[in-house]
Amino acid sequence: MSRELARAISALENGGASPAAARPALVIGITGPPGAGKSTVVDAFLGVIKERVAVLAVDPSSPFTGGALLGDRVRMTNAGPDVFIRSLASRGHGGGLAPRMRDVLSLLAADGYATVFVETVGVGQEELEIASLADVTVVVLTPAGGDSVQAEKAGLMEVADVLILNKCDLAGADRAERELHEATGLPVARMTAKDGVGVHEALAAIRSVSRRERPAVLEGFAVDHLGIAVVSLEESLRFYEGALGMRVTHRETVEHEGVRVAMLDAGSSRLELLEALSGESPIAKFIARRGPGIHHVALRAPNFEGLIGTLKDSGARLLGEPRIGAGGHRYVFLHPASAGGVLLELIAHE
Ligand SMILES: Nc1nc2c(ncn2[C@@H]2O[C@H](COP(=O)(O)OP(=O)(O)OP(=O)(O)O)[C@@H](O)[C@H]2O)c(=O)[nH]1
Ligand SMILES: [Mg+2]
Repeated sequence: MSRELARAISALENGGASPAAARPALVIGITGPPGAGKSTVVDAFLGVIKERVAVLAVDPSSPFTGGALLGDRVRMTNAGPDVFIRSLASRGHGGGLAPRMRDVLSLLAADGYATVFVETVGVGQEELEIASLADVTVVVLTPAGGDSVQAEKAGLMEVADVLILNKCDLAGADRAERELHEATGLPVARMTAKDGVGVHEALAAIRSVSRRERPAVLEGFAVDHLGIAVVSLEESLRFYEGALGMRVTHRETVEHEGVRVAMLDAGSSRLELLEALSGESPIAKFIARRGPGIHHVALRAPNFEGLIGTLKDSGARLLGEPRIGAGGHRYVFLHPASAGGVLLELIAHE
């Protein structure tokens, strides 16, 4: 199973094309100073997580892939045959680590991996980039004095969502826990990873702060219009305008979409009648396939730019990049496969 996946990742590292965007259910970034016990902590989690898990280790020391693979495999005693472990070189490949990591996450998601750990050594810029890809960023520290100072210097405390204080079998754990919590205000989970102590509690802490498990609820959506594909605008208007008595507020020819449209006022929303300009028009093709009828649902959406990014991350199928439409509003269409079977148009709500 994992051999094909490994090959696909290698192809990516050799400059292959990006796969379709997708996201595992939960991506957990694990970082912290060298030797803090990151790999041991991940290994402890592997013993209790039921879904398919992948572990990616970013290895700054090696320009080759697979460099630390063997070492981590050997140390990860809880890694059964179903756990996918892979090292990624952080240097020696163009394009930057974060875009490549995004692609690798897409491959893992497509292969059914629900939880992915990304381990990085907490010494540099790389961690900050990886943190932006993770749903939760965990910084592993120990009661040893220098740890938190080093983590602070590397900017890790700013990207952390949860701290794991590992090696709580060592002296000074109580004090370190108190100081860390006071200094950062972050939840601190105590572990002795090498003995499997505190595993469930730490995992619960991670899950409870996951950004993805508490998605932002946005205010300000509204149905802007319903699009109806018609064979003849004039004939349909005889019904909607003539017989029904609705008011036409706007007529327009949109060359780049291959349509002539008429907008009908429907209170806080509208109906948009669309007629094909030629046989090549998407509307002509739609009618040929399914007959005239409801063609799309258009929503005015708040935080348009942010939303487009979130949708891409979630693997939703956008039909091209946002464009400027009638009235100067930005809009984009989403494939029905992503939107419950309807072609969905999102319009920036200004
Ligand atoms: N005393 C004690 N030692 C631990 C504990 N967890 C891990 N270690 C030890 O700490 C050392 C480093 O552990 P790793 O898990 O390799 O640490 P790491 O942060 O992944 O290290 P790098 O990937 O090299 O940065 C090993 O010798 C572990 O056995 C713990 O809970 N208590
Ligand atoms: Mg490690």
